[in-house]
Amino acid sequence: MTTSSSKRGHLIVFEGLDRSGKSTQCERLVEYLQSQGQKVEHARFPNRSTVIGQMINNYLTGTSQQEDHAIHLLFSANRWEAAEKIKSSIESGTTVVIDRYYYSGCVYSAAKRNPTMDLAWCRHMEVGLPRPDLCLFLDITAEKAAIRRGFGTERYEKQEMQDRVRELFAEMRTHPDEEEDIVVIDAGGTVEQVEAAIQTTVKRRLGEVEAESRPLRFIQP
Ligand code: T5A
Ligand code: NA
Repeated sequence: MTTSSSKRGHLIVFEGLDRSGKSTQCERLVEYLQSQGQKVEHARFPNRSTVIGQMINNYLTGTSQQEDHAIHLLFSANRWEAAEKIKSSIESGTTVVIDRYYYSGCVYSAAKRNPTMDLAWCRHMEVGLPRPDLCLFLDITAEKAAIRRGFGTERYEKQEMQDRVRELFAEMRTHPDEEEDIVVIDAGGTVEQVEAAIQTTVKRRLGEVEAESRPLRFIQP
């Protein structure tokens, strides 16, 4: 595969419930795209390595408390502090694959049912961030996710919260941009089955984006 220097990279995001297999599949997709000769960067949110990310980590692990709106803004700030880098990588021809993005930012906060933090309020802070060319939503039931290794150690890993998060992911897909960007992948199969479904979807979507020579877009209200 030949890539001209003027061709932009793509923004691909993985989303889903806790333990749906995002990190596993993110790594496999990065390796696959690299094997196809593409320049690829792998990112994740929350990025716990920054000062803001450390505050988020302390909150998630129960070491600190945060007011609902305040922690929401920290999660959003953690994306904004990376936004310029993501944009410039894509413009210079590198594809960026991200493990969780603003969708998680919206649904996990809205799932708390704080009366002044609905989905629309939560989404507002994300307007202007680079918009994904594709969001792969790894779909698994909360029950199935709960029996996977490591579940239950962090703040949001409770059945009731996960059920509400799943409903809100569905509600988010009623926005026309998210409806266009999100593709639901059945994540209940083996790692290899899920990987194959992802590769098929990625090839199709990136082919469409390239055929249209579509520029990188940004999240709109
Ligand atoms: N959050 C995040 C917010 O509230 N606001 C925000 O803005 C953002 C960005 C931490 C929390 O932060 C919240 C959401 C989260 O609650 P995180 O660090 O991404 O977010 O943590 P998790 O999503 O919880 O990451 P996990 O590691 O739990 O889940 P993954 O990445 O979905 O799953 P993965 O790949 O690590 O796999 C989990 C286990 O399942 C096995 C794996 O080997 C592993 O043991 N597995 C499979 N088993 C059977 N079949 C398959 N197909 C499997 N695929 C993987
Ligand atoms: Na993960």
